[in-house]
Amino acid sequence: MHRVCISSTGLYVPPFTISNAELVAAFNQFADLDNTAHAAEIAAGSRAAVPHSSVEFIEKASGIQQRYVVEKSGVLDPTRMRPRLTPRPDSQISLMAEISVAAALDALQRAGKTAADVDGVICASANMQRAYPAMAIEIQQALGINGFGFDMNVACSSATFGIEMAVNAVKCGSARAVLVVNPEITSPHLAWKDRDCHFIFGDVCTAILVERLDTAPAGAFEVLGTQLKTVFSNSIRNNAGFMSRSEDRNPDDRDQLFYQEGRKVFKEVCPMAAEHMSQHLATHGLAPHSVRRFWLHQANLSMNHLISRRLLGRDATAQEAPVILNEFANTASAGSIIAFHRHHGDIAAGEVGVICSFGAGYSIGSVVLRRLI
Ligand code: CO8
Repeated sequence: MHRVCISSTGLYVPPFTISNAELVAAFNQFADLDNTAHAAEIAAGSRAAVPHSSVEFIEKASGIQQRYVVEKSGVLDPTRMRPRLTPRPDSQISLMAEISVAAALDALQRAGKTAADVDGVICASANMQRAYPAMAIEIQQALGINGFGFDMNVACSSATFGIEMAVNAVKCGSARAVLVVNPEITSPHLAWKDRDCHFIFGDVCTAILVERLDTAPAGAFEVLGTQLKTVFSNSIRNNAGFMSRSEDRNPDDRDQLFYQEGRKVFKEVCPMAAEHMSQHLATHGLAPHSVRRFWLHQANLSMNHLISRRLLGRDATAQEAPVILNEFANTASAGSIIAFHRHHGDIAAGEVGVICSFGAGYSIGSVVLRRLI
């Protein structure tokens, strides 16, 4: 068995931002248009009017101030309310693969490695652009990696679950190094016409280079352990899939996009995540207060505050549990990895940190790391 580490991470940030003010202005225009078009049904009481959204609600309820997206004009067009993506021919690299390659090259460059040092690619993401061929194989080919690639989806926990798969492959010797990429293009499967969730998500891609300790660069993070947990829940769903067409479903049907019971998720997931991390740390003889940093999933600021309080018995400082969701919104599985990517430089040799994801499934994944010299 080999000792394993995270050598580096990479980040691709999409070119467009949507502020809460822009988002709410477009949503409220859509609401007015829709309500005018259905004025008679609304007056007759057979249809509910679409209520306005508000910047104040979004910032208070979530802590989100803006999000990045791969395409902006379609989202902000009140007659469209979804990104305007251009289909690409099969001869051209797909969008998910393109942003994955950008994040992966960033990670490789930071570790001083090349494709020749890597044996596998895991594309771990909340949604795949297509059924097959696997996105990971296209990414592998574009990077020039000789080995294997496969896709996996555990919603917001895809990255941490992917890290465990990569760690096991490297530990057992089936790969020298594995790239885990998390292309989260959430904007096409977000219900931009639903004020309860239109503000939640953003697009991004992260990459994680998992490799043997004996080949890793200085300052890498040894993986002391990974722990995964799933418990089935209907509280976060998206029913779109290959059977939708045969069910004669309309792609605009509400259940063909992301939907959730946000309050229920909040109440059920926070205690599970805190308990999960405490137990995982205990298996390594560690207590939460001895951890220098928690790189938590970035869904909602109050959620992270509550989890930190349950873990530490007090509020965590911004250094202990850094926040990136104000800038990126919820980027599904990439959130905890962006937090790690942006906030690990000051961790000293010997100090311990935890990456933890939680989300649909329900799914929770934690990775306990110790920085090396
Ligand atoms: N503007 C103004 N008012 C609003 C708005 C709005 N935009 N939205 C809702 N309101 C109103 C509601 O209608 C409600 O009014 P009333 O009291 O009259 O009924 C009131 O505000 C309060 O609404 P909520 O109770 O819903 O508000 P909360 O305080 O609970 O906040 C949140 C809502 C932010 C959604 C919160 O519940 C939350 O963050 N929960 C946790 C959610 C979470 O973490 N989910 C994980 C999902 S991510 C995941 O697992 C990956 C999925 C794959 C990616 C999908 C990509 C698209």
